[in-house]
Amino acid sequence: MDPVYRGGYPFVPYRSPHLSPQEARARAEAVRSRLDARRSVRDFSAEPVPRELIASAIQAASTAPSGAHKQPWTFVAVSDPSIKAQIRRAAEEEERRSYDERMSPEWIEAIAPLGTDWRKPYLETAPWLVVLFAQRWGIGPGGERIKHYYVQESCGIAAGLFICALHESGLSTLTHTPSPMGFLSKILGRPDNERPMILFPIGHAAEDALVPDIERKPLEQVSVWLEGG
Ligand code: IYR
Repeated sequence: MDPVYRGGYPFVPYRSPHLSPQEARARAEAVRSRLDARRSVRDFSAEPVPRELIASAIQAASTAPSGAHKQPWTFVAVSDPSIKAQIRRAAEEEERRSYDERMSPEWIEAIAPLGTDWRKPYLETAPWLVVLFAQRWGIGPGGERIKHYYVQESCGIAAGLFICALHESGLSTLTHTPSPMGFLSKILGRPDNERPMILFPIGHAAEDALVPDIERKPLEQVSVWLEGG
C-alpha cells in the first residue's frame, strides 16, 4: 500500500488487533502468569544455546520504542570461552573491591537475601554473555555525531523486552551490573560513544539451580488508580 504523507514524511496504516473482551482477558492473564514465572538466575547449565535464539531476542529487544526513534543500543553477544574468561576475571576483580571496600553496610544488607558475593562463575558457565551498550550519541555515515535522546530510558525498555523474549524462548538470564564496568568496553573493543549498561549471562538454568525465596509486591502496592468518568 502506498504511504500517505504528513509534513513531508511517509505514514502507513496501523491497525492494532482488536480482541474480544474474553480473548483480551485470557491473553492478559497468560502473559502476566508467564512473566510472573520468570526469575533472575545465577546457577547456569553449560548446555549450549543456538545463536539464533540470542539473535531473535536481540531483534525482539530492538523493537523497543526509543527517543526520536534513534534506537541507541548495541548488543554484544559473546560465546567465545577466552573472552568470557577475561570478562569473569575483570568482573570479579571489580566486585571483590566493591564488596570489600566500595559498598556501604546498608547496601550489603539490602542484597543479603540474594546470596551474592564477589564470585561470578556464571560469567564462564553460561553459554552466552550479552552486553547491552547504551549509545550516548550516534555516528553518521560521514562520521558526524548524531544526537540521541532519552538514552537510558530507551535502553531500559529494550532490556525489558530482551529479558521477556529470552524468558519466552525458555532461557534464563540475570541483569548483572558489575560496577564500575568500564572493563567491558576495553575487553569488547567498543567505541567511546557507547557505555556498558547491563551484562546478561544467558543459558538454561542448572538442574540444581536455586533462586532466593522472595516475593513480588502485590498490585495494591505498585499502583494508584484514579477512576470514573
Ligand atoms: N553488583 C554486585 C552487587 C549487587 C548489587 C545489587 I543493587 C544487586 O541487586 C545484586 C548484586 C553483584 O553482582 O554481586
